[in-house]
Amino acid sequence: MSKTIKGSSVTISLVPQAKGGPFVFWGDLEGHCQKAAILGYDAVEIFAPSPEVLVELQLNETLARHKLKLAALGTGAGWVLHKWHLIHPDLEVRLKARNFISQMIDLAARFGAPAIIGSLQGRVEGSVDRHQADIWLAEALEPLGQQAEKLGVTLLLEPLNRYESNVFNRVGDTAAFLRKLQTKNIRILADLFHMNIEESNSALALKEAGDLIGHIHFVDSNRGPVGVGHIEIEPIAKALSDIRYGGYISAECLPWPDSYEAAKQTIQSYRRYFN
Ligand code: LER
Ligand code: MN
Repeated sequence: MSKTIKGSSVTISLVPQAKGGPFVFWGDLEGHCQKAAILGYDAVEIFAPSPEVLVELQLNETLARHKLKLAALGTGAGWVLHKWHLIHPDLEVRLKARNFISQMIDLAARFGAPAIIGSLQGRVEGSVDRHQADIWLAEALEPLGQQAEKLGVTLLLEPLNRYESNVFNRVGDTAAFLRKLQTKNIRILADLFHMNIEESNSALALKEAGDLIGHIHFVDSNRGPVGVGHIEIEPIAKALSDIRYGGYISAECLPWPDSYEAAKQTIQSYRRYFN
């Protein structure tokens, strides 16, 4: 195993409205933390409707009961449930998106975990052009990056494939944007499914981004669990070892043929390539 990797993680969505999305387990936090622990996962990554729901579910006690860490908290529910995003023409909506992320950072920090910005990056459309979008993104990401830094955690920005966003699609462009910011506390979430669509060479993209890579979504080319598609994982695993990647390998994939089997397939692939 690459000496620096933090461990394995599996996603749990607590947002039924995200149905059809790339999450391994759905609902029942307690039951799915138990299954993740039994399968040998080190951590879980949670996609929640709000920070309050996780407090009500006593996330702390649940993770402790199953000796699991929190790998990351997603913020995409801000988009799925409310259609908020960071480059919306209406300032009110941009501020709601920013506040949602800020609250998720506060909660994630209690577990030493990063918060993820994926869908809340929005889409450049209508009256908003790329130049204006970049200004609004920086306006949001600078304070959010600083807030996360004060709390001792990093913020993760996830490039998405072109069919989901036209803001950040590739690791290299995202790295270039982040390098221009004052805050140095935002890193990249590299999702292998998006990279398989957008990158000419995923392993090379990871190597070029180097220590900006802060989290990995471990998933195959068809968005199924690793092993059911055609992504060559070896070169990616080698690139992560070369850059001394120190985050989690987190399964964010479709529950094929069902959640349990997808989780089992993933932990077997994780052990094959990272143990
Ligand atoms: C979130 O991690 C992601 O990959 C998005 O495609 C979810 O829709
Ligand atoms: Mn992802």
